[in-house]
Amino acid sequence: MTRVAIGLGSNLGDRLDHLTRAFDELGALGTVVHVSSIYETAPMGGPQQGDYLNAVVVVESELTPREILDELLRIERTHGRERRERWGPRTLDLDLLVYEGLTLDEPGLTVPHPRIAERRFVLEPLAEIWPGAQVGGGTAGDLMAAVADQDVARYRRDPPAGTVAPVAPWQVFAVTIGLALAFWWLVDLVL
Ligand code: A4P
Ligand code: MG
Repeated sequence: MTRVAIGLGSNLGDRLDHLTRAFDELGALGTVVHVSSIYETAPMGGPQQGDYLNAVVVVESELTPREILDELLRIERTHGRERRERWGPRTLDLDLLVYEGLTLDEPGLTVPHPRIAERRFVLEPLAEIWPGAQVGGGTAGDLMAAVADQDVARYRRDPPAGTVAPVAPWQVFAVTIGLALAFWWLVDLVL
């Protein structure tokens, strides 16, 4: 079993749906052991395009790096991925970021993925679930400081339709005070 990190990105269509479905579909590689938070990030490179949702998944796998890449390309296709231009907008991008203990540079496959160290949208979710991952030039955790100036924000999922968000204690307090003041004002008006 080898520990493998996969990077996910989406900025076309229902971004959250593409990512959450892919979390399950990556079970085709082996056992999914960690799923990072989802981050909303400004696009780096390429044409003008919408913001991305990015995340990282760690899988324990028995597949070879080439078999993993083939699976990633297959999953991307099921999400209607089209390749029009490099770094262009995409429904789903799946990158093989790290394959534990291995470096590889072949036509069509470079591992670790060559641009990890310069991208906070990859380093932040990777460091969240596997800070010791060797990404070329250091570990994900160590390299975070160098990209701290790039903006990424944790994506807040809306509560599912039909559910009510929990009420905070300060909200209960504010409503109670408001009702008490209104009651006191009414009593004052009547008397
Ligand atoms: N390839 C080689 N090594 C790998 C690897 N380790 N993992 C080859 C996956 N693929 C690898 O990728 C082109 C080819 O790279 C593949 O056919 C595969 O054989 P692609 O997905 O077709 O094209 P791409 O993604 O446009 O190119 P590239 O160079 O992989 O781009 P990146 O580095 O993936 O960057 N900004 C934000 N905020 N968030 C993003 O997710 N993503 C990109 C794409 C740019 N800017 C972004 C984001
Ligand atoms: Mg890619």
